[in-house]
Amino acid sequence: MLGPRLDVLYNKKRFLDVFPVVVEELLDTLRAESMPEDIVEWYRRSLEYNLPGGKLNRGISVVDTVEILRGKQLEGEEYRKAAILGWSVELLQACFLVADDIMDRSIMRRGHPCWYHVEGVNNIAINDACMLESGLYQLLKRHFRQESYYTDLLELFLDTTYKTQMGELIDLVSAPEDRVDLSKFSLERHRLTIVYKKAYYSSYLPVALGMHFHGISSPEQFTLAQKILIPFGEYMQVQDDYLDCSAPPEMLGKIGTDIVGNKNTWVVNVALQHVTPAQRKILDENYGRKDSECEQRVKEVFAAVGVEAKYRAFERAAYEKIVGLVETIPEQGSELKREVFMAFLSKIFG
Ligand code: GPP
Ligand code: MG
Ligand code: MG
Ligand code: MG
Repeated sequence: MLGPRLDVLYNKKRFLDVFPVVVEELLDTLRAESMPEDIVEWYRRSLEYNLPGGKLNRGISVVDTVEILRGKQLEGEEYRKAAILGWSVELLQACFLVADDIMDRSIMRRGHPCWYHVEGVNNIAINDACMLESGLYQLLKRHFRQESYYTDLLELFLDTTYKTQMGELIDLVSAPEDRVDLSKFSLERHRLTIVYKKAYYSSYLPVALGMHFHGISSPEQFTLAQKILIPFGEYMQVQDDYLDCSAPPEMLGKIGTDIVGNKNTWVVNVALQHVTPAQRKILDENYGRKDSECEQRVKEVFAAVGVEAKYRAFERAAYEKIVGLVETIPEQGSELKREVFMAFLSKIFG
């Protein structure tokens, strides 16, 4: 038995060990169509640049879910198959991040230039994002076509993608580049945005995939998982919003764009609830402007209204709420296990 920290490292290492298999299988799909070698190499570079550099929490959570439900570690071919399902989520995530960075005009991702910012890539990144997504269906076809739950997997990926795109649409439409109107922001609209753009694909999808892999089929179990995981996914995006304007790029691996990008974030909404009229004027005049001095003034207002303490309080309350939901799962005799959720929570909170 390894300690918790070594467990995390071991789980990441064995997951990464499957990555070269994923790359070769995807490149084989191009070779099977007699694509020229430079095209195969372009896809390789996109996969290697955009897939493995993050924390891989979503992909690893697919495997963790299966292992917790089985009550044992997966070995050999079975591990590899579960890991490939995990890499399918990472392909979807990579597609979303490549596209999101273009739309958010971001510069850095995971400590490196965003893919569209890499010399020679530019708008080809749009097609690369599409191919990262399409690749996941090639993996599913190859490894899961014979399974009784193949259609469930396809539907789950397709529906989740559609929901995420709806969320991204609200996010973008709420942030016009030429018109800042903070009175249009609200926590209700923010909640809708983050449930759709983040929660379904980041927290529900990995666990639901693991449940299918394990053989759970009853709709009630999926509804129960969703009841816990949507609030958890909401928390994930509030954390993302908070870190965007407060954490240093060295820690974050990305440079926040929410303030200059006029985004309807948790932070600006909380600030708007607590500002004095003078502070509100500063926000009106400086939010959403492509100017680092304006951005700095906004950050000063965020600090003055005590956003950090409010975030810490939100985080504590979110944790307690989610643990309360997890505890609605019976300790004995349930197909789902509390530990599935607690294992995921421990990766994200704090
Ligand atoms: C996170 O938003 C949301 C996504 C990555 C989903 C994108 C969906 C698409 C359909 C493209 P964010 O902009 O706050 O993320 P980050 O801070 O990582 O840029
Ligand atoms: Mg973004
Ligand atoms: Mg975005
Ligand atoms: Mg963000």
